[in-house]
Amino acid sequence: KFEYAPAPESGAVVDLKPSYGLFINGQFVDGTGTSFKTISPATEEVLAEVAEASAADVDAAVKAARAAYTRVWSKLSGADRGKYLFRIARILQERAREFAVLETLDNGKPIKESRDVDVPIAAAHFFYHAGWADKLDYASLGPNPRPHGVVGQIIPWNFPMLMLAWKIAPALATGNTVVLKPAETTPLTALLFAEVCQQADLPPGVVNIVTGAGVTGQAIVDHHSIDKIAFTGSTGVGKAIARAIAGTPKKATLELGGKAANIIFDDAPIDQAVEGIINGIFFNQGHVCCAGSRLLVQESIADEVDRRLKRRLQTLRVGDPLDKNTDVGAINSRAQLDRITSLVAAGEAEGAERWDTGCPLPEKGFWFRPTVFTGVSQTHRIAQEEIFGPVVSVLTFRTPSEAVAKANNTPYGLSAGIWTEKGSRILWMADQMRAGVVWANTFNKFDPTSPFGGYKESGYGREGGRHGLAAYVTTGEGA
Ligand code: TXE
Repeated sequence: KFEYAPAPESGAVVDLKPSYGLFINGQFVDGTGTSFKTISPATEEVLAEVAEASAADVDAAVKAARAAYTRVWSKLSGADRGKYLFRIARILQERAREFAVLETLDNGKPIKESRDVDVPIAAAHFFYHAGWADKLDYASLGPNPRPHGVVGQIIPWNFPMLMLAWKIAPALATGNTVVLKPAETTPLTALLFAEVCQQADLPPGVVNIVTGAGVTGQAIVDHHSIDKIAFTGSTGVGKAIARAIAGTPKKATLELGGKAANIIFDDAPIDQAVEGIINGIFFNQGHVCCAGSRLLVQESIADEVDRRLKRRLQTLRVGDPLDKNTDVGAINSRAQLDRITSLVAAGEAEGAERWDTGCPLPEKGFWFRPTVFTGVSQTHRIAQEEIFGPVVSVLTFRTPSEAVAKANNTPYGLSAGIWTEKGSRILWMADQMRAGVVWANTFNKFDPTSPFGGYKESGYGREGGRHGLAAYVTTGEGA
């Protein structure tokens, strides 16, 4: 049962059911609430009807998680927990195509991204944390690390499967049990993951999946028997969660928005930097909390970068996310399209110069052309607020100190990128920047071994690496 041979190509097609229930205590159940439709953002076709978990359903899920924690999961050795995580990782590899297609259908992201990024990194997170499960004493987490107990996890729609893996893998490795809510526009891969839990013979109640919107999330946050909340989403909801748990013993990690600077110096290899700019902001339609949404270019090369960037953008293929050649897929929802459209209108109204590729867009679905704003000043809304779409705001700078000052001048502090040949400059800049992640001569690189998380309004707590494990344990020091 525990073999680690290379994963075979499953060749499976997606088996879409007309309706989905909740996953509580190892079983799919109907739930006592209403239901909602999840649609393909590329075509607006209904994919399935999904249960909307009520507070009573959340209560049933938390009770199942508590019982599983007390009776089974907290009693297993780390090595045994690790075996389950390895088993889940292997099944994710075996069913990788199914996950990739379903993710692309429900989210709208290009299949080459779900196939090459989301699903493999999700599997990697389970492999990585499986390895830690029996070595927690060596992770320098503090004296006598113990799991929190039952963790409520609320995730967004931009990386549904990957965010699920970031949340569930470290929680299980450290001995916690989980009630997870996927976003209301992208519930399907979480429900497929529930099948994986059954397939892996995971003890019932260790993972529970409740679908629904913010009201369901609120019921998780408010539940008295939840020990910790792990949230990824908007800064507004993150703050509401922090307020809701204030005065309770609940712990929280919050991974919120961002407005990252991608900084290009005049000594950077320019072709490589242009690819890095594109990967930084047009990957996943810009629905990325750490997206390089502010491009800071050294003044002496600003015209050349502008020319090359726009030329390269015109080669991007925007359209059917299931086509393997597509570079930019659909915007995840009409609500998100409206948010992007209104911030872009604000950019024009404030006097920045808007340019887009002018490419044709499909008639149905939610689409937005790759867009560049030049002449942006630091006070413009498009330089301060998260657009969360395929839109980059270009600013210029003259000196490294000016670049640092501009990079730090937003309410956020999640990530940043630096493109330069000078190693000493990279070290100095990384030290000066208030960003949880600083990439050098690359962007949007994710790895389970690296902690990820922010400063300021980007939230607190880290996910990934040893620091990510620490967020799921309490220690003799009372951490
Ligand atoms: O986020 P929400 P939305 C940013 C991005 C985007 C904006 C709005 O700028 O344009 O947020 O996106 C659940 N209690 N990010 O409205 O509402 C919700 O059901 C508990 C950045 O989609 O924060 C979903 O599961 N939960 C971000 C999750 O929170 C609640 C990723 C995220 O949805 C809740 C997504 C409540 N009161 C958006 N209300 C990132 N950091 O990557 C909603 N939810």
